[in-house]
Amino acid sequence: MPDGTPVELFTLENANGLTCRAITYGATVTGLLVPDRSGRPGDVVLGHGSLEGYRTQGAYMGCAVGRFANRIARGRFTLDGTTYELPINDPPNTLHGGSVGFGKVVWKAVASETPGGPSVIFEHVSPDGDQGFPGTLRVRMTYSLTNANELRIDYEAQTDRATPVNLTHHSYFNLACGGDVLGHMLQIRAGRYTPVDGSLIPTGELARVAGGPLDFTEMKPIGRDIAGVPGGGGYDHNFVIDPGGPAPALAATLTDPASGRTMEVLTDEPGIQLFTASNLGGRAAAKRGGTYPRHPALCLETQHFPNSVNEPGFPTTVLRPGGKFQSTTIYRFSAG
Ligand code: FUC
Repeated sequence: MPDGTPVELFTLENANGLTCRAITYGATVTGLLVPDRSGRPGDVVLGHGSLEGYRTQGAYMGCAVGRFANRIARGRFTLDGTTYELPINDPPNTLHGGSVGFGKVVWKAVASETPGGPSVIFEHVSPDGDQGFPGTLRVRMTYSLTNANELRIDYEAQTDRATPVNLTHHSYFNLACGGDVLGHMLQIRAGRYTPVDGSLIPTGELARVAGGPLDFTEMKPIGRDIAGVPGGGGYDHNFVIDPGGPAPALAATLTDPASGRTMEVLTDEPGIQLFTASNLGGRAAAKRGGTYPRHPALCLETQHFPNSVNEPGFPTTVLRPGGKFQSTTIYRFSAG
């Protein structure tokens, strides 16, 4: 880091030839090698070519997101009678925890070996008042690459004052390891989504996907209805995962017919943001060379709903002293 703080890289390898690389800057996944149907490994996540790229380019590539994933309307919320002001880093709102969120700090990390596979345990203490949020928040994220071919992220947080918490992971996936993702097949187990206003803040309604472009209840190619998505920039929507199933339950299935790779996303979070990377088209594709096409990847960000802290009808994100935030998301890979 510019101030001399070292950044460490951990490499996790499971018993079946999967490899995950993660760095302490932002608890960021910088590489995820997964075999295709013929057993050939390929890197299924986008990334920068150097630490400098991760530090200076604002795409949240592969990083941890907190304290509050997605948007908080106008950078403001009121909790227990006190109003808190946050940085407006995505005008007019706060995005992904503010200007220096969890993806832009150096975490502490230790490697750990479990019977299920190798892990790296990332820890970070966010001080009282960090980015305007109340309370000292102690966060732990354990990344495991299991021998069941899962990248499993276990999130934990504790606070000494009531504060909103919403944590996610921001890998940009491309199961073909190149090109765009319009031919990837996607299913999302969600009959509803949270419609948004012009600045991407939910209206509070849980609307039915009902056969429109947002209907992923049956497998369909991502490109099939993308031109009809309101706004014209592709998908950037929070889906309300259907209830049911033991937690963490299946939320989404992504398949690349060409390579045969499939990724299932399981979570105990109530929502999942589908984002088709409209921010990257034409930008330099550091890890791959050249420039990114439109929709070069997609994010499936498991989360509580955007702006929950200002929306009493949404599941609560408030963590209180004595309580413990715990959540698990699993990205499970297979090929066939
Ligand atoms: C996703 C999107 C946002 C933003 C960010 C970089 O989380 O929901 O709109 O563009 O990525």
